[in-house]
Amino acid sequence: MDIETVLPSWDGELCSVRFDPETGAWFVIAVHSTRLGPASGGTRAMIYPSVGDAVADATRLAAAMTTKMAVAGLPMGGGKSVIALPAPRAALDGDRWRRILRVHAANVQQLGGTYITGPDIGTSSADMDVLRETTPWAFGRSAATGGPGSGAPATALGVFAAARAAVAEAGLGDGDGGVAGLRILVQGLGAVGARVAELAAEAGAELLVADVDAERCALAAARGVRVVPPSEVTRTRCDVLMPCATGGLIDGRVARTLPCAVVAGAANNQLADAEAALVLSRRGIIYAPDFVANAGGAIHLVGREVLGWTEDQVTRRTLQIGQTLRSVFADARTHGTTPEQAAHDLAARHLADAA
Ligand code: NAD
Ligand code: PPY
Repeated sequence: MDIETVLPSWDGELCSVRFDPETGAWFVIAVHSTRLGPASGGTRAMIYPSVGDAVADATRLAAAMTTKMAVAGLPMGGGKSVIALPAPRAALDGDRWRRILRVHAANVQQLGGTYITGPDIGTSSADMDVLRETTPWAFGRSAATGGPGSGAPATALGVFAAARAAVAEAGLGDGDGGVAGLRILVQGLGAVGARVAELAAEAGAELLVADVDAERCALAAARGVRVVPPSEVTRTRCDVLMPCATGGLIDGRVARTLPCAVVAGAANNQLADAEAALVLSRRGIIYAPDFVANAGGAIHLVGREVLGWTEDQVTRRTLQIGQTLRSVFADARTHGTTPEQAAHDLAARHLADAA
């Protein structure tokens, strides 16, 4: 993947790229759209095969944030930032990591509020505290410093509401979204996935989990949960597959053999290509579009930091994700399209109204 290929096919407003020789990190900020408000979306810090791949990830994720904000009815645009690390996060000492965060904060500050960041894969509320030493444009500071904390618990709540709506649409369980007795496979036991797994177990599902992190798997196994090897996730029979790791899990080829009835998870950009949504739909697999299902974190951050909502209001709005999905599924049935397309159409209507 190279920048010359990625950027011409991207319809966003701005993409900044910077290299810091002192730490060896690359910094990408993608502002996809400010039509509904300041572009907003988290900071992802991980290793990428190339700078082009980091730009491709940031730009794709930023576009998904625009759609997510529009469907959730939040007064924000879509953006995302990516820090392409020079070494695994665990191998970076405290000073180098702080320097990386300070350079990122300076880049965010330079955009003067056009882009507001928050936690994502590889960054936490504690990291947002560090960014806030340099810039006010970071959501999700820790509760200890007066912030609302990360959006992960709200994301998990919304994802579970989405799974319930999709289960009802698939005619599984009690027909009303109950998941008792259903086999649910959660991929990724991080901040969101671990909570999603808890919610599934509490609701009486038969729980299966997978993670590349051996410690997280061992913890789950010690609690009696069946652990599936990461490479087997898309080959393991289950009722509900919940991708809560990184994106790109399902392409057209994988979709043709996926042995499940529902896909509903937290990961951004779960579908790797346009064919995947069509194949899932043709096979009768109910897919809850990720940018609808995982909006709980955005609702939490924007609700608390911009709109002055209480936690109760955030919870109510997050649970409405289930209702939004039910109408997306109904639209898809009415118009003979996929839920992915129906949700995109809904976002396009909101964006057109704003224009
Ligand atoms: P996280 O970094 O806390 O957890 C990710 C987990 O996935 C880790 O345990 C990691 O080891 C595991 N993982 C990575 N690759 C894997 C693989 N190939 N197979 C199995 N496990 C793998 O991240 P998170 O905050 O829990 O977010 C999870 C996903 O949800 C991400 O895609 C993120 O962008 C998306 N998301 C998160 C939020 C939020 O509020 N945190 C909001 C919206 C969307
Ligand atoms: C996401 O939902 O993927 C996010 O990145 C959450 C978010 C939303 C708004 C600001 C920062 C992070």
